[in-house]
Formats: sequence, C-alpha cells, structure tokens
Amino acid sequence: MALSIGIVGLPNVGKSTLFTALTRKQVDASNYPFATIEPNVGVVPVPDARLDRLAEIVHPDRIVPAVVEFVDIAGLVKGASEGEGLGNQFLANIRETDAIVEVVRFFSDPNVIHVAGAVDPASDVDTIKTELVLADLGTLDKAIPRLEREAKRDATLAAKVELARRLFAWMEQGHRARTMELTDAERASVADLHLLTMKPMLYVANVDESQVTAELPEIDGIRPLPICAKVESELADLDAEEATAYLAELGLSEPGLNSLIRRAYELLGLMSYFTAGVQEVRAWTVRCGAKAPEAAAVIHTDFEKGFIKAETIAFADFDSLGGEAPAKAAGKLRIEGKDYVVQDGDVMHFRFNV
Ligand SMILES: Nc1nc2c(ncn2[C@@H]2O[C@H](COP(=O)(O)OP(=O)(O)OP(=O)(O)O)[C@@H](O)[C@H]2O)c(=O)[nH]1
Ligand SMILES: [Mg+2]
Repeated sequence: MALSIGIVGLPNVGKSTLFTALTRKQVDASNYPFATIEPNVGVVPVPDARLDRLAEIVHPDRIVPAVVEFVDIAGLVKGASEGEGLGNQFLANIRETDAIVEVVRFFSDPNVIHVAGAVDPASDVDTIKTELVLADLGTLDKAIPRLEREAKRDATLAAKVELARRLFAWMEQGHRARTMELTDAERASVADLHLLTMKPMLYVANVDESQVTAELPEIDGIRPLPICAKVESELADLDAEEATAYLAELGLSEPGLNSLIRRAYELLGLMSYFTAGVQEVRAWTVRCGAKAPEAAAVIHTDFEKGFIKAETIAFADFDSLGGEAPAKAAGKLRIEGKDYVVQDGDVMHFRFNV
C-alpha cells in the first residue's frame, strides 16, 4: 500500500504546478493495482539509481520502483478551521494523508497574486500552522469529554485522558502536537485521534529560478527544500537531453522533484530493500527498523507466516562484486534469521514454507 503525502499551503503558492510536474512521473498503474488514480492523487516512483544498477547486472524483464502517493489539496485560507473557504473538506483531505508537504511561496513574480498581499514566508507558515493547530484543538475539545466518560467505565483509559489534556494545553500555546515530547507508546495511544499536526511535515520553498541552489534558513525548526515549481513543470516537458542541459544551466544535478520525493519517502520513515530476479528487479518499501519477517510480509503474508530465513546481500557488495553468484563466492551472502533488522538497500531472497 502506498503511503500518501498531502501537498498543502495557502492558495496560489504553486501546489498544483508542483503536483502536475510530479504526476508526469506517474507510474504505470498496471504495476500497482491497488492505486486508485484520482485526479488529485499521483502515484510517483521513488528515484533510486540502485535499481538501474541492479537491472544492469540481472537483465530482468521489468523494473518496479518503490512509490509514494501525493495528494493535491486545495489552498487553505485563514479561518479554515471554522469552515472558511473549503475549510472542512480541506481538513478531511489532509486527515487521510500520512505526512504533509507544505508549499511556501518564496518566488517574487508580481503577476501572481499573493492572498496576503505580500511575499512573507514566515507569516504564511504561521497562518497554516494556526489553522491546523485550531483544527486539532477542536478535535481534542470533542475527544476529551468522551474519553473522560469512557474512563469512568474503563480505568485503563485514565492515562490517555491525561495525555489528551496535556496535548491540549501544549497546543493552546500554538505548538504543533508533533513537537511535544512523547514516548512511542504515548504517540501510539493517541494515533486514533488523527491529529493533523502530529503528522511529519516538510516545507518546500517555491523559489525564483535563481534561488534553486540556495541554502535557506530554517522555518519553525525545519529546513525548507528549495524548489522552483515553474522550472520543474518546464523540465517535465523536456526530453532527457534537453532536461540535462537545462539542469546544468541551473546548477542542479537532478530535478528538485527527485529530492522532494526522496525526502518525502524518508519523512514517512520508509526505506527500500530489493529483490533481484530475472523476471523482476524490484524495490520494496518497509519501515526503517523492520525485521526480516515484516519485510517479507510486504511481498506476501505467507512469507512472514512461514518465514525460515533471508538470504541477504548488501547493495554495495552486489554492486561492486557484480551480482549474486560472485557475492556468494566472496562470502558476502549472509543467511539472516527472524531477528535481523533489514538495512536500506539489502538485496534479499526469502526462504519460507507454508
Ligand atoms: N513565477 C512563478 N510562478 C509560479 C510558480 N509556481 C506557480 N506559479 C504560478 O502561480 C499561480 C498559482 O499556481 P498554482 O500551482 O495553481 O497554485 P496552487 O497553490 O495550486 O493554488 P490553489 O489551488 O488555488 O490553492 C499560477 O499562475 C502559476 O503559474 C513559480 O515557481 N514561479
Ligand atoms: Mg491548486
């Protein structure tokens, strides 16, 4: 299942421009039968040069990349938490995503109207943050009395009630839920409240063409990723050779979208391991920290149930030695058991019985 990332921001900051450029990369839907392709949803491959290298060694029939799903969400205006603009619809749309990319306008083009009258990234970020925090306060305001009633019947809920109150107090001061210190267990216990500001987030600074390689200062503790949406949409229209020349002119080694997709994938706490067979070279998505059986389950639940062991070769060894047989001959094929923590880039083959 692809995890989804909502693209949010004020109106007219370049969200759809960025989204449209992203969807030019959209994967072949037939490889991802689960993907519901809606107009505002794009399933995008995670750029990974290691896949090409594996394919060069194995010559498979097909290459299947890992994917993430981006959702283009309508612009958020002040008062959205009270139903202004597309308010409630907007909030429902982001509630369903796993992470948030916020596009912030940095570009100066006077022909493009700014809803607040002037380009002011810090103030724009603050506006969005306030709306999201207010929406979450509304959620907690409803949830706390309900939890209190339930806690009268079920004493195990007392800690959750206390935690919800603590979150409310924290967010009342204008903070996002995510910045409050919580244990993993606490975080898990409030997951069912679906707080918007608990989601991991990334800022994309939609900059002028001349700023694409700029080092931007942190906003609200997060370093924004500079991207020029206009350039990205132009790049998406060029053939490979023209695109390379244009990138060189801009001082970039790859499109900003590639960095964005990779950063989004990491933001979700995900990594890839590979299977490299003659039919298919494929990247599989797992949680960072997943053990071998959990990774196996991504391919098929039977692989987890009947898990015996995982033959594992680090990508670096597969690459430098030139494939499975030479890696094995060099003693680089490891037999890993059910407690093995999978590493990013592992080339794996699962042994199981059912
Ligand atoms: N100069 C310049 N203009 C841009 C850039 N990105 C977007 N625009 C322009 O800004 C306007 C708004 O862009 P959209 O992508 O529709 O903005 P949006 O954030 O999706 O807006 P809403 O959906 O209304 O919230 C369009 O006219 C774009 O061409 C950019 O990087 N530079
Ligand atoms: Mg739009």
